[in-house]
Amino acid sequence: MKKLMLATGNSGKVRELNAILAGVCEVISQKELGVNEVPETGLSFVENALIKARNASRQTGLPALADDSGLVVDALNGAPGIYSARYAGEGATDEENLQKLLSDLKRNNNDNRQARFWCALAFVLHGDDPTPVIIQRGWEGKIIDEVRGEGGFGYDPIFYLSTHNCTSAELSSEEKNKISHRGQALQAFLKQLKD
Ligand code: ITT
Repeated sequence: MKKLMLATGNSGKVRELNAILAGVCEVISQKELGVNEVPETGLSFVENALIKARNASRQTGLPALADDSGLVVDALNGAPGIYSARYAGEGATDEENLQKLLSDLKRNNNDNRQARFWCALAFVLHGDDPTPVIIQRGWEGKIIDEVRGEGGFGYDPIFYLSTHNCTSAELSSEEKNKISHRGQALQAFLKQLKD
């Protein structure tokens, strides 16, 4: 594969996917190709990833890889989940989403801070591809009340990794890409393509 289109408008995802795929294939984002975004109407990460991959592929005629991801918090019954990007409302900033999550957890009065980032990747060769490649990976951590670190994006500053004694926003981008939900999913995707 020479060229791969990333079916995402999220610059944080593009940066991370680009870094992991560097040297493997040339990456083009759907933005560069003028793809119109599609409503994410699924109820799961997988459904939404597939909706986005098919949409980008239909509009361009190119194979497409989509990433639907988010934060799943046990004490909130899995919220914000597939609504992670718009948890505080349509067009909300990362900071607004993160603050809403912290205030919901505080109000909830539940000590359980276990959470995971989830990433579903969907790859289609064309818009109606009946055999898409689907990969899912999770990354376990705990939600902390203070905001720590400048790296990453989204909920990274409150996602604490006991394995590294820091938040995912305090990891270097290389380290995050090696161990994150997205990094793991992309490695598995590349392995599957090779096999
Ligand atoms: P596209 O649909 O265009 O890809 P999006 O931002 O709307 O962009 P999603 O619907 O998949 O994408 O929502 C992903 C959200 O989940 C993202 O905006 C973050 O809030 C959060 N998220 C996902 N991966 C993350 C990561 O590695 N670090 C921090 N937050 C992450």
